[in-house]
Amino acid sequence: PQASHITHRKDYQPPAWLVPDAALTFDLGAKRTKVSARLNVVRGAGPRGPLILNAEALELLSVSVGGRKLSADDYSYADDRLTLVIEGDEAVVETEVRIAPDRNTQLMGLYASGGILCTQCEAEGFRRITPFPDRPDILSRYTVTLRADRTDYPVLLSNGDPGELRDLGDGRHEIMWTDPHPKPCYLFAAVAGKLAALKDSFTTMSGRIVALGIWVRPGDEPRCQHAMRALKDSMAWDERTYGREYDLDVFNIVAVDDFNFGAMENKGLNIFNSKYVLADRETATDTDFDNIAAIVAHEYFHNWTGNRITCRDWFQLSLKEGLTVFRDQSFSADHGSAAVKRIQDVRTLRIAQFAEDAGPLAHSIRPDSYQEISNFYTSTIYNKGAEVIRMMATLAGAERYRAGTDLYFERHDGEAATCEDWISAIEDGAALDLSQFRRWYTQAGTPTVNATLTHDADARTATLTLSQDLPNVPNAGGRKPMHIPLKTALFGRESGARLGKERLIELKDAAVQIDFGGIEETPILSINRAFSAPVSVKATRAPGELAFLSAHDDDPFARYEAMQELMSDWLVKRARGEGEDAAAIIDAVTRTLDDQSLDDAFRAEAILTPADTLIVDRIGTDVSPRAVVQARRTLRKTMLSGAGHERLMRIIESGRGGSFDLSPEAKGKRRLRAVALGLLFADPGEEAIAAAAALYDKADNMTDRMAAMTALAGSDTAERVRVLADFHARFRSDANVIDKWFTVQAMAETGDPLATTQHLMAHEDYSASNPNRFRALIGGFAANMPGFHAEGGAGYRFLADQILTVDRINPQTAARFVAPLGRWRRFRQDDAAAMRAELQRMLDAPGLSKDVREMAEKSLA
Ligand code: B3K
Ligand code: ZN
Repeated sequence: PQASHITHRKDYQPPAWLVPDAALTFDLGAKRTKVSARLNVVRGAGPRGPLILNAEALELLSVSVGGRKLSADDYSYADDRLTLVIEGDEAVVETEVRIAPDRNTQLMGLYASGGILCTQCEAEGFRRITPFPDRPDILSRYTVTLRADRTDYPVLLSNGDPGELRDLGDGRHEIMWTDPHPKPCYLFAAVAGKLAALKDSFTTMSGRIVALGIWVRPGDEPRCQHAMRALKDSMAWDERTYGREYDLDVFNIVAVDDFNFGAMENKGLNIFNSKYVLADRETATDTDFDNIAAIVAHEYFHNWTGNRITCRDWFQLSLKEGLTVFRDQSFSADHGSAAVKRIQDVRTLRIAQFAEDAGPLAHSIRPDSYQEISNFYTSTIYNKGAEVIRMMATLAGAERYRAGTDLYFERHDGEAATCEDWISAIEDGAALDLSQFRRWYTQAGTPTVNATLTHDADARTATLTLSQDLPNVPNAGGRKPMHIPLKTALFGRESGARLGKERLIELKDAAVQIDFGGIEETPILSINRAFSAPVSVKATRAPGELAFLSAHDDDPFARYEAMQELMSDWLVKRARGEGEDAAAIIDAVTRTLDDQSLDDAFRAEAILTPADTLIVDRIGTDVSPRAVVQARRTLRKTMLSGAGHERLMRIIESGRGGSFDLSPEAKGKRRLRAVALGLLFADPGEEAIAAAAALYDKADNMTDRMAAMTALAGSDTAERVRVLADFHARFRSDANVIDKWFTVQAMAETGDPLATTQHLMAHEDYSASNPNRFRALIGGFAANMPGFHAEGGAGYRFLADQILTVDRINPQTAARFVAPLGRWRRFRQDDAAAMRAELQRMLDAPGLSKDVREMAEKSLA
């Protein structure tokens, strides 16, 4: 196998050539598209040298410089690079290439999705459209002419503002789009197809009227209302919260069915996975509705954090992604239950990012090197990146944080910036000293904070001893003490009240002691409230203290956390074969369920058992995955018998049949109903099965219907078969809903999950080439703990086979599924050996992509 090329951050050089203007003409067709480019190039600040244009999977038709056509001896075209020697300091370079969109199965560059032609360029897809210096620090003004058949491609969209649609007389038409804002080529987009739009408009704070369009398959326009609402809310929110106004006269969103991830923030023309646009109550769950709003907001917010200010190089990716995730999280918190949003975000962080940060693929939020940049769109860059921004906002306080972001926009608008630019702007604008804080950008691994609280009753003082440890992970980038903001409070055991105000402790040293005065009663420690820092806290707490906090803490996150701790401790002990009494958990669960002062969504989150993967990580080494599953099942049965069927049945029945809305209260009711039903199915009797079947049959919304189907799918009943068949028949024409049908079955723990999944692969609706469908079925199976980790390694073998199959079609998507096998170090020897063997088998497979190779190699190292 060829040696892999590694790109290093320290090797950054400014570009040798810039491209101030780019004029592109597309003669579009699914089989064949001709792309003509006219680039004005001028020498940049980098080392003097030839003009190197990236060019991948292109059929080169012609090259000319200064109007003179070059012969093949005048340039070199090898290894995906077109190299031109240019005399002087500027030139006009013209190229013509041919591409075949309908054969582009990687979904990078220009490709076909169900009759629509669309593009995806981030990170390095533009080079698959036209020869270009494909790097984010080259900003160009684009004019784009699209020509295509009028019948097949009535709608032609690109970035910026449109000119007039002109009929060409020969059955084709053309339009020119002009984008006045210089942009990196990864933000280029074009779309052609039979599309219809839900239209609306937004008037910005300075009075600009923006025409909004969400483009979908004709007939689907009514299902875009929720996305449109979210778009307008996002535009208003960014004006209010960050002072950021939209800067073009049009903003379009297009939905396509074949897409490698969620959505893409192309300037003025966002392209979305249809899963994150289309919704109505019959087909979308509350989670779908929430995800749609969050992703619409995320892509819109990129217009300032990503597009107006972009990244100098891909090592700075978290500059736009971490910041934009923090912004979308704040948006969602402001438009719903902030406490529940925080709980959900932390759960995602812990399941995906903490695991990544503890394993072979650990990297800092600003990595030092990569092989394939597509592999670096990670939970660390996105979610830990967002936590790092959140800590800065916490340290600064709202007002000073805003002064910092104002300064950032003022200083760097129109530039390709670095993480360092952002940090200095916040430092200067918010008046913070972030010198030690910068380590969050260079050091990988989740820090552990150890906390012990002692009380001297006579002196009426409490002393909190804190220390921090940095884990020894690959690419740790140093293990020096971090600057960690910890929101902390003490509660009185007798009074149940908070003792004084919450304090923001800034832990900077390896170890420190902090005194609290005037503490008369026994204090109980509440620390890392609101999850103020992305760390693991190990607090020594006496038995009963967690139960106390789960009942009395006034920070909803901390209260949730206390319940999770109680359950995790129990599950870890149980999985290790140590007996443990669950009375404290049962007590906390029933108290939470009965506490009418808590809202429903919070109660639902609080009684959810921690994910299996979190328990695996807690145990750390030599884990038996089957024992973890067994422990979880036992705990849930115990919780069920402790809470009692009746209590849960009451929750399931309550508030059903009212009118449907998406208020936090209504969503909370449905969420609690689903969680209660899930718990009832820890040990389902006749009554539970009848309740689920009734919920399914009478559902007037997808949230209830899915809750019922999920519960039944995990049971060995006739209702399971009936409901699954009914669901398929009901929704067979809606791909996004059929994905749910695949996932529910692949994740169900009844019977033999591998056999179920293999059986579904033979279903006529299965296709490995559609990323959503592949993720739905194969991703569902990989998350099925007893299925994936079945004794003997058949689940591992199956996943490796599927990765190899998809790798030939779509390497970027294939590479995303290597991580579950990369977790082998956690497991006991037989399992670990079987997982390693599969990673090795992939590496030995002929023609493996560099995407999967990098992931598999690093996973074995
Ligand atoms: N910026 C894109 C992600 C591109 C992923 C490329 N492999 C979507 C987003 O984060 O908003
Ligand atoms: Zn993003």
